[in-house]
Amino acid sequence: MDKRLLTIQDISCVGQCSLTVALPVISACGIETGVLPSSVLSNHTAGYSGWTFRDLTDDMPKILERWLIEKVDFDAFYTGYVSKAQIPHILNIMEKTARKGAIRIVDPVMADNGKLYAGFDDDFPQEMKKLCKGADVIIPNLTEAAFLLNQPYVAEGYDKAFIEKMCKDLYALGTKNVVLTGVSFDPTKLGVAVYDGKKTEYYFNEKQPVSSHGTGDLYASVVAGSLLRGNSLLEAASLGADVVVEAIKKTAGDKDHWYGVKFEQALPYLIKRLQK
Ligand code: PXL
Repeated sequence: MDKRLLTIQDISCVGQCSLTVALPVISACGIETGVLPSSVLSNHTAGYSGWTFRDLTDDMPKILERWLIEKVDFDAFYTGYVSKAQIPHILNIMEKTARKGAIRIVDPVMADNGKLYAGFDDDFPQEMKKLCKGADVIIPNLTEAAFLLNQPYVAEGYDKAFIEKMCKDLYALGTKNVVLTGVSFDPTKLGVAVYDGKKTEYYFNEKQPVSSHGTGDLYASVVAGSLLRGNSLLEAASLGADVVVEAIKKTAGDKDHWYGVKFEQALPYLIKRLQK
């Protein structure tokens, strides 16, 4: 039977993040993708002056009820931007609709650049830990990792020992693997640390001169798609980084495109890299 993934995150109608990225990217990886929208926003919350927000928590148990009747099940779950109240529903949905050996990929979307996103309370990271526990892979950025570990965010000047301790502490939350993003030991390089409970491996690219919205969602989507294709976690984590760089390069220089990256133009590159 072909692999089927369920991704649970918001629909930001415009702005190139969450489901409008995850669905096309994972589909491009050749993986059947179901969606459970956590909320619908007019646009994402990072850089626009305001947004509409429709919470879909109440739909979650009703959708599950239908899926159980229809015997809908999944080989993988990939969670992103969700609310505190949704976490128990999501845990229940994952438990009830998992095929044998199903994996859980958790992007603990909540923060960047040292700050929680608009609308997330200070106690949200504590709740997010419940999704991290029992995950196969968690994909925090450095800010999210700091919030999960209840430690101060350190933007730069850290060393390998600091990152490897962070990976170990994140692993101790109860996940099987950690992919920590936004790691940099050299001002010209940016990359990821991949920890499996035994060793930490790294993958770096040339640091791009701009930081862009939506790259975290693009990254996690590629990791999810690549993993389901049967690639190793280090391969998936490296491909994610390469695709993000490609999308940033396609976007560079277009000042009107401040809200996201042109990931669509990086899809041919992604597909080519998966055809090995
Ligand atoms: O890219 C993460 C993300 C997802 N969804 C919404 C967001 C953000 C980041 O700001 O606002 C609604």
